[in-house]
Amino acid sequence: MEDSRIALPIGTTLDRFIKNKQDEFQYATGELSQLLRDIALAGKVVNREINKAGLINIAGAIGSQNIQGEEQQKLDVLANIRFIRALTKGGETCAIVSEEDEDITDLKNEGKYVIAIDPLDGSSNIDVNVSVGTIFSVYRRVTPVGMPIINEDALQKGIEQVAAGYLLYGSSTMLVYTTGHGVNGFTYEPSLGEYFLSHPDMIIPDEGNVYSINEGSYNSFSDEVKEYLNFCRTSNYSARYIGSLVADFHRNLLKGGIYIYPPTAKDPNGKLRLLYECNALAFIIEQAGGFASTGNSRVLEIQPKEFHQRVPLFIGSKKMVEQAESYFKS
Ligand code: AHM
Ligand code: MG
Repeated sequence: MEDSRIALPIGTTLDRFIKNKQDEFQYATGELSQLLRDIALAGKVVNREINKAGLINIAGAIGSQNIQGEEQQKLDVLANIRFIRALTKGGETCAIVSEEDEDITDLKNEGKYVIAIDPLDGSSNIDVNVSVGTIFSVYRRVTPVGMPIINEDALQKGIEQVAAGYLLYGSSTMLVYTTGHGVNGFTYEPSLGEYFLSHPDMIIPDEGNVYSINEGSYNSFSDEVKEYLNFCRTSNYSARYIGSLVADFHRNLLKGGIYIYPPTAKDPNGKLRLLYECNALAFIIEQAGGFASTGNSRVLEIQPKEFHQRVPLFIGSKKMVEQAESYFKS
């Protein structure tokens, strides 16, 4: 049968795009569409707070630590509140796992979807006016509606995601997401308060010449990682590391490249969290034609055991990730 879908032009508003995509699915009820709108709305609010960060006293550390012992930034806390509020009011989300909260939050409603979210990733960069992001994953709940939420509602493999995305608060603010039918990017126009389709059907180049890793930790990397880095250096790759995962990922998605957060002496499983950092980006990169690996295995197939589990991450252009993996397999 001929595909009757019409590609939407650049400049299409996010609302129209979501509605159009929903219409392509005969039995879609619109709940996932509404959830995406809720996230987009919270993203606008967080974007506004971030842009004010230099002007009012909300940047900087709040003085408390989150459950992983990391210093919480005021904006981390604010972003967490904004996203939880938007998702609670929306009613489609029944439970949330957030980087900022130790346990899963049961919203005690009839929502179908579970969200894993890092409300403000790279927040230590706010004080120095560097890009930050929000990362989210959407799963279907496994418990029947009406039953209390259990840990397994959130402890699902990445391949079970129904949608994933990120907001990048950079030189412009963007929302990039997938529902498993390709990746699309929308740029926010603040004076109109609208997101517009700016990057339709995003595809990562198969190969690139950028590697992104905190090379300052070189001495604590394994021999395999050191050997791969030597390969990058002798191949005359460019090193680009912002230290803000969403920004590093986004650049590599557009230009080609590999982002690596390997095991280190301090963090034997790497630093990044499977549930609300790695899985979302792994889903997006695969949808864009790239790949995400722990070095040995596909990120999307890992069975999570804990909400805040960490995994090593090698993500980006397919051939580059495969090349990196070959150092672990030999
Ligand atoms: P966060 O979730 O506490 O903000 O930490 C995640 C961030 C990523 O954005 C970034 O890629 C990484 O930590 C940088 O870590 P490092 O400073 O060790 O290179
Ligand atoms: Mg984070």
